[in-house]
Amino acid sequence: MSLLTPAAVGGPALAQERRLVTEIPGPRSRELAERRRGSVAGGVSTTMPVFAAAAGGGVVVDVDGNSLIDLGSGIAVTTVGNAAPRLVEAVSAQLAAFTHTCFMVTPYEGYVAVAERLNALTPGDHEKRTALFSSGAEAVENAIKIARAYTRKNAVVAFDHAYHGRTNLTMALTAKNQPYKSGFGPFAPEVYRAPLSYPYRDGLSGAAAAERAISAIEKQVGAENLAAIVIEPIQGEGGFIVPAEGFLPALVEWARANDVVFIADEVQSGIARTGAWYASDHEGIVPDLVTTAKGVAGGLPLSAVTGRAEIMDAAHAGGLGGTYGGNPLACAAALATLETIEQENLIERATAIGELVTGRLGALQQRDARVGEVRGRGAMIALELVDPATQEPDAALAKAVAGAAQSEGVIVLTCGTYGNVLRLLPPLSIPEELLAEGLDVLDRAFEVIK
Ligand code: PLZ
Repeated sequence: MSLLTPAAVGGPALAQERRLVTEIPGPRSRELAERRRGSVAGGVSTTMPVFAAAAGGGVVVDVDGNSLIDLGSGIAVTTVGNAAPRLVEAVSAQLAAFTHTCFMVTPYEGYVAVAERLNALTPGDHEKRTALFSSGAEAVENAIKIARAYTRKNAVVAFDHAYHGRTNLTMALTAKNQPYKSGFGPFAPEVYRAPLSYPYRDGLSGAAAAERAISAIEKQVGAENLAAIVIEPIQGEGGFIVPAEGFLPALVEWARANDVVFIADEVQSGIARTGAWYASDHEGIVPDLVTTAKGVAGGLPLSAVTGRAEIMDAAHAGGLGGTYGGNPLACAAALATLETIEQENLIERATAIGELVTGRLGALQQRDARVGEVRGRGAMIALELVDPATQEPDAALAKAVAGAAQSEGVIVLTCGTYGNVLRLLPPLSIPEELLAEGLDVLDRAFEVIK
């Protein structure tokens, strides 16, 4: 894997090193945490106890001067690196020109240019249209509005372990009660759940898992009532679950035969993260609608629904929109992000990162039976941690290892329905040595925690 200089992709010229100059959290972070306790709603929680001051390449520098290795990318957002140079330049120019007009009032070219780019990059070469929004949840909600308008049907199927957001409709689609849903109902009606393909836990082939899901859908919902199936091609929050080969194509085929819109939620898996523009590309599927967010704009809030022109155009004029959807700064950021991915060959780099990480974690699995499975694609790789005797999920171990790595200056996130998955989502701008050092720290955490 070639080393990229942070100047080419990563952002501010920060030393690309792990550097601990205080305990974690340091005194300034502790002071800010105290202010936060008195000012920020308690329902908003945080993985790391440190406050950020700067970030770029593969590091986040905190307010005490500690430099942390970033293996989280702000939950899969800063794919091109934090404050990536092209992005800073493009957004700064846009900032000086105009910050907002509202695309629904006086449109601007950036929005159209992003739509053109996403129409070209999403799977399939059919005629497409795009609508822009601000958050991933909003994109998913709009995809469902569009599917309902097109099919004139109501029901929606989501899957076990799914995560689609925190708004009312997307909470209904999201599977996990804690922390996402508990106490926040009632939820949107006409949402049904089907069993996923989870090879490590169900041992089913893709075909068998698809048959099980389709049978449940036909018996419990009925294609005649079903507007859409929404699924993450690789589940994110649910545990980086890669379905067995053939599962997704079988669902797409069934949906197409039954006038059901197939929506791929690629909010986390899209935009170069998995070593392809979209995770759907690995499966050879062409979704009817695709949702994009997170990595598309390097941290500025932008999301999109892209899909078949006849489906996208089914919503009446004025039926889609929002004050900030496709904000000009976010569009400038997206265009710069997509250019960076192409110019710096970041799709290939995601694949190379995947090989390096999978190799290292595979070796760890050989040594440590608590690593039940290493899975994922490209720079979206996870470890499922279990009791070696029973394969029961070990959430306490995931929490302990992540906590130990964090105290040693490495940002590692957990996920999974059972909370027992460690996930790695490094920025694609991370220098190779730094990534390797982050993995060394993780290795040591497994040695220390017995
Ligand atoms: N769809 C597949 O991964 C966001 C959530 C973090 P928003 N995932 C991170 C948290 O705890 O809130 C996500 C996703 C998939 C939709 C979303 C929602 O995207 O931009 O957070 O609304």
